[in-house]
Amino acid sequence: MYVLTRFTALLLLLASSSVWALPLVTLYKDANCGCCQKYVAYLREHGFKVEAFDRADMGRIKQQYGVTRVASCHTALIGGYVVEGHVPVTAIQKLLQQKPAIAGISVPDMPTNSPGMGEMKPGTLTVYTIPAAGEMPRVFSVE
Ligand SMILES: [Cu+2]
Repeated sequence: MYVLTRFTALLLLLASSSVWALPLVTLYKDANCGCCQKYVAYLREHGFKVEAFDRADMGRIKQQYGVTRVASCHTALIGGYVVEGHVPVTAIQKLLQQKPAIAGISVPDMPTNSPGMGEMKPGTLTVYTIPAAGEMPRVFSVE
């Protein structure tokens, strides 16, 4: 009985999302970026712990993380990947589960159908890979 109870408790623990620890998100943004702040809120609503830093040198950040050709407003670091712009959590989950050999993923610019920008319409938002030097961005997923 004791063993069974412990087992049940373990199952309950595993079923609660907090046990599947999502990686900490480090996010760089401009202090005056409203949609960046909305995106931070969106990530937190979906269980991510986000440390957001206001930076005045976002251009340098884009260069540092190789996202100048697929740049958006904010730049985030999640589980060893760069996640640029208003990327839906569904794509972030695919990235973290599939662990592809890429630098990261991006939703370039600020599309109005992306989280933190406006209303998402499933199947309409293209997420791109962050290209290595000399390569073109590829489609990572459509969310
Ligand atoms: Cu934005």
